[in-house]
Amino acid sequence: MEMRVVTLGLDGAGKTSVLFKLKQNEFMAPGGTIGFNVETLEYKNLKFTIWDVGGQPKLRPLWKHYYLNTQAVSRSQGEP
Ligand SMILES: Nc1nc2c(ncn2[C@@H]2O[C@H](COP(=O)(O)OP(=O)(O)O)[C@@H](O)[C@H]2O)c(=O)[nH]1
Ligand SMILES: [Mg+2]
Repeated sequence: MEMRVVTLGLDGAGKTSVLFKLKQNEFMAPGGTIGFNVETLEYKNLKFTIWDVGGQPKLRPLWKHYYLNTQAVSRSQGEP
């Protein structure tokens, strides 16, 4: 089963860290995400396509375009 996930959160909340940790051993480029990262990973019989969208204020108006056809939204909040 294919699952499309979009992960959203303010810049620096930890979205890309979580994505790359799930992927494991992937090199994480320093600095914020420019645009988006997209990764696929499999768990049991699920194939996830995870869209990790940049959180800078200029990019936030683009978030709405990523919801279409997603099965899940992952929200990254960071630390208070
Ligand atoms: N203290 C702490 N720092 C974290 C955690 N997750 C990520 N970071 C750090 O927060 C910074 C921003 O993380 P990043 O994944 O780029 O955030 P993104 O902008 O949401 O993609 C990086 O320096 C990470 O090393 C966490 O759980 N705790
Ligand atoms: Mg990022």
